[in-house]
Order: sequence, then C-alpha cells, then structure tokens
Amino acid sequence: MRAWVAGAAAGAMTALWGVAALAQTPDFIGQPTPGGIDLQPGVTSLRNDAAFFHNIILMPIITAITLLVLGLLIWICIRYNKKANPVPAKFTHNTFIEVVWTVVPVLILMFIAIFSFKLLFAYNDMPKPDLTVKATGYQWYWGYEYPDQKISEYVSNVLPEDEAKKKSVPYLLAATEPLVVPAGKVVQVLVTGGDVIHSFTVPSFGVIADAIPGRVNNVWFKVDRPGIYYGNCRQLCGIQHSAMPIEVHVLAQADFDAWVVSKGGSPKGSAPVIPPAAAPAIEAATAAVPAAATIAPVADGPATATTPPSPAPAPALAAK
Ligand SMILES: [Cu+2]
Repeated sequence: MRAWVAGAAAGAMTALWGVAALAQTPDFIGQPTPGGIDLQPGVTSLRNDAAFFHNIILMPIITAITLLVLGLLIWICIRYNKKANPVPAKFTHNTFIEVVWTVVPVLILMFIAIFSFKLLFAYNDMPKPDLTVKATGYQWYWGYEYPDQKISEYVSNVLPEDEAKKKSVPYLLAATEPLVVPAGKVVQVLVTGGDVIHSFTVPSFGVIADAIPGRVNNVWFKVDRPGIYYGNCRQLCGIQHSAMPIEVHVLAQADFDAWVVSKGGSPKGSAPVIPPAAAPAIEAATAAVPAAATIAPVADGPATATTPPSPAPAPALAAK
C-alpha cells in the first residue's frame, strides 16, 4: 500500500513538473507569459529564494500530502465498505497511530519553518539602501516621489490601449510614466495609500506590499539586469483596479542619473552629477532600453516632475 501511494505521488509530481517545464519555454522576463502556469522568472535573489521555497519545498510536500490523503480515502472506501468488510472492528483507539499523526505533521511544519523563517528574515534584513522611492497608490494610478533626489511626486497612469498597441507594449501593464531605478543598487520603496488600500507588487522582483492610507510599508529590491519589469496593484481597490500598472525601468547608474536630471532632480551617490547640458546622455539613456520612449518626455521634464498628483481621472476612465 505504502509503495503504491509513494509511486502515485512520484508519478503525479513528475507529470506536473513536466507540464510546467513545457509551459516555461520561452518565458518573458518581467511580465506574464501567455499560457504560462509557472511563476514568472525572478531577477532578484529574494525572488529566487521565494520561488525555491514554493517550488522545491512547499509544492512537493503539498502534493505528497494531498495524494496520501486521497490514497487513504480510496483505500478505505474499497477495503472497508459494507460488502468487503461486513463485520467492522470494535476498537476506537490506537496509541501508536495517534502519536504518529500528531508528531509527523509537527515535524513537517518544523521543516517548513526552517526555510520560511530564513526567507522572512532575508526580506526583513534590508541592506543600507542606495535609493529611496515613495510609491503612493491612488484611485486609480500611482504617484512616485524621489525625496533624496528632490523629484516631487509625478503621476503614473495606465497607458491607453491604442497607445500601448502602437508602442507594442502590454496593455494594462504599461504605464504613462515608469518608476526608474538604477541597476545593481539597493532600492527601498516606501509604500502608502492616498485614498483606499492598494498594493505595490512586482512579481519578478518578489516584492509585494500593501499601500495603506496613513501607514508606510517598505520593501526593497536589488536588480542587476537592466530592463523593463511590470507589476500592478494587487488589492481590489475599486472599479479601475485593473488599470493600475507598475512599470519599472532598471537603468545603468549613469542613465539613471541622466533621467534624474531630466526630471529636474539632483542625482546623488557614486556617479558624478551630470551637467544640465547633457541632452545626448539623456537620449542615450532613453534609448538604452527597448520601448524607452515612455521614460521621459525630456523636453518638459522639470514641468512634469513638479506636477502634483491631480485627482484627474486616468485616461482609460476618461475615455469611457
Ligand atoms: Cu489599487
């Protein structure tokens, strides 16, 4: 019996991983893959640790327990039904089996706790941040502010469908203004809400934090690979909840500094301050990532940067 259960568990898990592996190729990085059933590929070490915890620790345990219980149910239905077992046994206790079904779950939970607590501490132990960004969720857009770079809050709306199509970027994931961060640096995001509870989530970073009015939560990430990564609001926050994308551009430090200047801010940190007449550098920065046309309307940079978050409805809402 035991061999049968173990065999069934192993077979089912092999099939599951096989399907997952098939669906995994070719995965998009930083956004969902159509038809994909596995987690998005991660680009931070925390996210990879979390994926390991889910895929290697939790999933096999969950699968094995589910199959074991299913096997026991089937066995009892067949072996101990009225026809197969007309005279049932009269005993009600079995000390050995009661100890086993108490101790084994405790051991399983302790095993899970080792990995779970390690991961929790890793998320909690933020290294000294190189950059702090404040992300505020509003109905229904995000506001991003860079207090140390003196970039006041700017609005990031959902990119309207026709524009997304024109730029060949994913609709409902692409934003009018991205959150821009430097590659290889520890970025701290202070997350809060301006009206109702939202949630700042970027799956490929392994980052999720509730954006609660009157409270600041913080998350951190460090992405070495420059590129564009998408997330969205993960807290049902009203009728346009689905139109709150988070588009993150990870740029090389020099390109990030150029972007800061284009936003009317002053870059700090290791890289030298770029003089205002650095337009070619800014252009190079915006050309560095695909679809970077959304990064910065350079010409009106400072004016846009100082625009306060207006209660004006998102374009998607206005279009309706
Ligand atoms: Cu929201």
